[in-house]
Amino acid sequence: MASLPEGVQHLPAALDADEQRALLADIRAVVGKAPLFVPVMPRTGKPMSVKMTNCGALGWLTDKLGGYRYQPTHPVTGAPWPPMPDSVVALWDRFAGYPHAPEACLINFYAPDARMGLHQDRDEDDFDAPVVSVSLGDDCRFRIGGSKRGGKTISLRLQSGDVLVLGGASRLAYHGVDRIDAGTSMLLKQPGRINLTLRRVTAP
Ligand code: MD3
Ligand code: FE
Repeated sequence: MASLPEGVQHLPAALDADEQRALLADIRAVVGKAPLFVPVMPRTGKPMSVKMTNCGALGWLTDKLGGYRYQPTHPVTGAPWPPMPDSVVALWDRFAGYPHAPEACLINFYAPDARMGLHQDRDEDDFDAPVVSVSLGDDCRFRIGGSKRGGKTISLRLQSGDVLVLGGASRLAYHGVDRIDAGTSMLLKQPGRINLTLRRVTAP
């Protein structure tokens, strides 16, 4: 099996079943206040297949006119994003190894046919902070390469309860989700996958 790029930590089953259920309950409460929306690609207006929402001081979004960005309010309701639940902040404290608070938690929902093309996360001002990602629900095939487009990539199965920490050299790695394997987890009420991505956005 190919080794992970430098700076990537994959922690399989970092969250046990009880922790996953508790986290999911908190995420459902967030989605109740800040409904999932369909992000739209800059310029082309093409909808992404993933639905998303956020909690925390800042949330990531994209739309046709404004492009990729962070903002403090929901694009549909106009309300501030709900605060990050304590359970989410606790994940950052446990896994990030970074002495400043997280500012954004992006919640991605993948229906079985959703995917995410290879991209870099570079809308943050602080690349010194790692990104912490948590998978809930069905397995996915995740792909990650180096920080240049077109290089070698490796594929990784992410399962419910897995945590990924992307720091150092991997912070600007290209990555994406090739497919969802519907029916591999019983956690969610519907087939699909939820990914939480915790980030520091501004330089501390
Ligand atoms: C590697 N989300 O929201 S999480 C994203 O599963 C995103 O929803 C995917 O890519 C998902 O931007 C992947 C794992 C992840 C997150 C951030 C990264 C991997 C990363 C940042 C740099 C390198
Ligand atoms: Fe990403």
